[in-house]
Amino acid sequence: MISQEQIARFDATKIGWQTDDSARLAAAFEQDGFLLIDNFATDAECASLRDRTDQLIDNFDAEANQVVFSASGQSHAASDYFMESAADISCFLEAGAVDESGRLIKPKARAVNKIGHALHDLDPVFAPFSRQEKFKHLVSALKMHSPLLLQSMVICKQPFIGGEVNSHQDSTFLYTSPESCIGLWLALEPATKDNGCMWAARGGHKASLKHRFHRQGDEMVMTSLSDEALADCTTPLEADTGTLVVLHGRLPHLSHENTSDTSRYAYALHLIDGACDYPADNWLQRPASLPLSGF
Ligand SMILES: O=C(O)CCC(=O)C(=O)O
Repeated sequence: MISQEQIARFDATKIGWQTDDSARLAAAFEQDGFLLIDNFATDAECASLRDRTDQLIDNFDAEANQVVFSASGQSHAASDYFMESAADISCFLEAGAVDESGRLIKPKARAVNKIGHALHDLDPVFAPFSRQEKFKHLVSALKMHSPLLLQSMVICKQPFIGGEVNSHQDSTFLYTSPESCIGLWLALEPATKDNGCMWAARGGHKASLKHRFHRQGDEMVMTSLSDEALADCTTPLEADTGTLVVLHGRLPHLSHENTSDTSRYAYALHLIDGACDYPADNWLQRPASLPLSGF
């Protein structure tokens, strides 16, 4: 069993991108399947992304769009709202925020589970933030040669109601051939064991991809690719405001529900390598009017 103390933590303010630091990042990523990089974003940047999130929630018409986000990806998957969020900024509600008829039973400000999936292209605050050189340097250090910004989300984990995210591998949902997905998960406020920080199966990215979530006609299906069980997520990835957690596309990770009285906003940006094949049956398909782009 590897102890917590041995987990490498990097400090973004001390990383030299054109130096051996890049090789050290790549080696830790290869070994663990994740990286923890403190101070990747400033407090001011995180505050501005949090404020923008609250504005988006405020502008959201929760009566017209009563779509609950399901971590298993099944119940909402067939909905046009979910598919169209690939090229939109859409709010998804917490299961506990609506009654059986889908009516909101919690204050809207506390009812949104997540916002996605094209903030990085469409939002005037999230888009410039997402295209900064520091992200480009980071994925280049991790040997992604033709990065494409595929998907972005704010995950709110609101106090008392923020739902769990089951253990999964991101390549299940954002598949390429060969696999290339990298997740960049930024803590916009402290993420602790109390308010539902992420947990990972350290080194679990070396196992196979267990599932693929894909279109089949008008349906979305989860196809099993391997009988191997996902490794247990026993490593907590606690993060201060501004800490970036980098996730290998095959790394099993999860987060528990938030039963505390503090929110846990995070911004997650997922990239793929444009040199890889992007299947036409992946859930996330962009219209010709909004093609994917890099930095
Ligand atoms: O923020 C969370 O709790 C889960 C996020 C996640 O699974 C991801 O970004 O891939």
